[in-house]
Amino acid sequence: MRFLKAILGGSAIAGLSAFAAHAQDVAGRPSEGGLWFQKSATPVMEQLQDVHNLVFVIICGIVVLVVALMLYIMIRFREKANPVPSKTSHNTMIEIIWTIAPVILLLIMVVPSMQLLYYQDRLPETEMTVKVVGNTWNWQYSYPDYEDIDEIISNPLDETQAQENGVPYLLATDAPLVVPVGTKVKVLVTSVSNMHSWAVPSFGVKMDAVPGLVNETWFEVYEEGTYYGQCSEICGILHYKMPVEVRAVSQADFNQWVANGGSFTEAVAENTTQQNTSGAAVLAARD
Ligand SMILES: [Cu+2]
Repeated sequence: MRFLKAILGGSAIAGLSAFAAHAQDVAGRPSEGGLWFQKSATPVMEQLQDVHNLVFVIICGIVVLVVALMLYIMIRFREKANPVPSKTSHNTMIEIIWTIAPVILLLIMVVPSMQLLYYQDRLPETEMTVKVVGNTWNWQYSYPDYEDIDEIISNPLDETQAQENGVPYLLATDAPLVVPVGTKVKVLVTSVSNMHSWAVPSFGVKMDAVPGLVNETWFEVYEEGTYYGQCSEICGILHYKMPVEVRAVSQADFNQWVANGGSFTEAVAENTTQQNTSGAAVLAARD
């Protein structure tokens, strides 16, 4: 018993301190050993975390209540203390309580859940559109609003390139999706091959890419930065090599990028589909 207590006490303390130490505070990427969500970067993710926190508190309360009731019953009504068992089979008041209380709890959870579901589903007043196509095995981005921007094929940097540039391997790509901050971006997601899912955790976005079907979602990034995600539908042998990289820049930088035909430098970069160039060259090209 003492041994069990030590293990439970020890792991609870270890768990709590690990949790405190590993709350994720860097936006856009997972932190080493991190728990909980990535820091939110969009209004959808902010609301998603609020709903999660509400539900989390409720389910923790339910767990504590049920465990306490079970312990009480196990001790109070154990065989030794009750040589003659009670023959009680009904208690109307208790039945009313255990019917109505869960209904109220479900209503408290369902209202914000449905509001969020509709909020993240689609937004009529989006300001620009990007199209995301899942290929076997990379992501392809296009900008229907900007004719001069060629389609972007986004492949992951290999391990050496990632190390050389201090960017996360299997998250960083040779050509990110570029969007302006503070803009409501409509995202059309589809696939030409098998099913994929375009997901960016800090955006609260995870949208299935299905051949023959165009799914719609949206996001609005608050701050400039690089945000990572991954294909989140097991799609086959190179599923792990379909990272998502979104680079959010100021509106002025975005306009410049559009004016340069999809490049941050004056010279229009080669479309960065080739994988064999060195990491520095690849990063220079995409900047
Ligand atoms: Cu995929």
